[in-house]
Amino acid sequence: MDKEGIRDLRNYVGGCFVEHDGSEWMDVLEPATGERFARLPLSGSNDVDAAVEAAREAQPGWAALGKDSRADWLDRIADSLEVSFEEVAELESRDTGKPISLARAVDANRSVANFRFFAGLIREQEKETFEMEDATNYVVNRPVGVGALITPWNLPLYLLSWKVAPAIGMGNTVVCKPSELTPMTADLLMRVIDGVGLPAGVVNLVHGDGMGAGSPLVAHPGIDLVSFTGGTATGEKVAESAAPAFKKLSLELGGKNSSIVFADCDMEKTIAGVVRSGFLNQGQVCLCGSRILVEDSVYDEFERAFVEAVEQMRIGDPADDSTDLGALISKDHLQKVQGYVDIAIEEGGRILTGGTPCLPSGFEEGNWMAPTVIADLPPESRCSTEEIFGPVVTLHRFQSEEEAVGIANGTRYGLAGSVWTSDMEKGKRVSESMESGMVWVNTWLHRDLRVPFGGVKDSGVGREGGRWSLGFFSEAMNVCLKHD
Ligand code: TXE
Repeated sequence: MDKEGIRDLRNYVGGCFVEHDGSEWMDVLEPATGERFARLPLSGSNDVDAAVEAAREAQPGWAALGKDSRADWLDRIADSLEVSFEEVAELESRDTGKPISLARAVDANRSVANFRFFAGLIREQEKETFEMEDATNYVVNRPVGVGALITPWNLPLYLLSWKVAPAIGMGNTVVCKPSELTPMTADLLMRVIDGVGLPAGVVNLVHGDGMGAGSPLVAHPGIDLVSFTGGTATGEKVAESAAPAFKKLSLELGGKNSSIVFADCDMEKTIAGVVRSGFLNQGQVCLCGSRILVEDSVYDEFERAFVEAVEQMRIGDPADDSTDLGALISKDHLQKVQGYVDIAIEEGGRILTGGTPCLPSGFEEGNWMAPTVIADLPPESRCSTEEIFGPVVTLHRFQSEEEAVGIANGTRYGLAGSVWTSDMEKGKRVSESMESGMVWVNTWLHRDLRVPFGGVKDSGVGREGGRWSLGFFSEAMNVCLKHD
């Protein structure tokens, strides 16, 4: 820590916090204020080599421990992380610009829950057997080896813990590469892991940007699997680099998710649910419902009530408990989001609210954008089909169930969606017609950690969550015993 309270972060390799091999650093900025509060080492190939080597060395011993002991380690990490609950929430809120209430309820809470959940699931795992008349088959779930875990900036510790827990729980060792924009809680997790005394080399972390650290990590011959969450364009590069070596690959990429509102919905609950799904974390969640399709007969009523509810959200100081909306992650991202509003106007969109930057007093240097609702855009327009990943939603009318499904499926993405209706049969029918990894009926982001999580089309490859994570982070081997 220097005189101004700026922390220099370090990599975590082989159970030690180490300096990176180089002299380049990047400032970590608070999105709300634009102020620097830490420096991130821009690591390179040598740092990646050291981390992968440490992970490879630790892997056989860690795998030999057995699943129950590894589950105990996950519980120890959860207990220690829980002690730091408030620190996690504060760091996440400062680092991402999200409201502290959200950082507590979602980020801090889920990070602890992820470790506990996978500890329990791994302990409960039973050996599968398949009897034949003259033989018995059983399945051994062996570790894959060393995993590269690459995570984005929107839910930093939530997503990192979602990967680390099942990966090490199944006997792999890992090298983490968190987003360079939000490294603070990944650093905290390494301090927790160091504090509980997890065997050296089981979890390693290399800070840096995508080209300098992420790319050599994915390409490293000592990496056996890659679990990546981030943008679709980056996912393509990761897949290209991992494929020639047949690395096991899971890609959780972007989304452009529809919320389908039928005339028979409970309007009050629907408005609340659709506002939440459109704007949680300033719309920076891959599951956010950013295209809202409303049945024609209730469209005008919905539009009025929806805009009113959006305008009631409190935007401002992320550290204030009553704040609903914080800042966007970076100046570049703010520019990208504003660029989409310009495109919407060119495409004939009508801005019902927002559309402009808004600077809460005292936060003039931060990355702020008013929540924005756009109507009258054709469903196939760029703003209605491309991932904006900000506080911008588009409203569209539909006449029939078929038309709604057609619009919902008319994007390259297929991650999530929601359907709002009092008719459960219709809810199920419409959900099952959607080209999507997940659909919620009369709710959104109602997560059960046991269910599969992931997308179709350009939203990704593979599933994580519950037993799907255990499957991805292991290799199922069949042993067949012939009877006498
Ligand atoms: O993601 P990137 P960014 C979407 C959203 C956003 C866009 C870009 O649309 O605007 O992605 O966000 C690392 N090899 N999502 O720029 O670049 C990088 O350092 C290996 C959706 O943050 O994909 C970071 O750790 N790694 C998403 C991670 O990849 C590379 C959430 C993600 O960065 C790399 C966030 C490379 N060549 C953004 N290049 C979701 N689905 O939740 C970068 N990285």
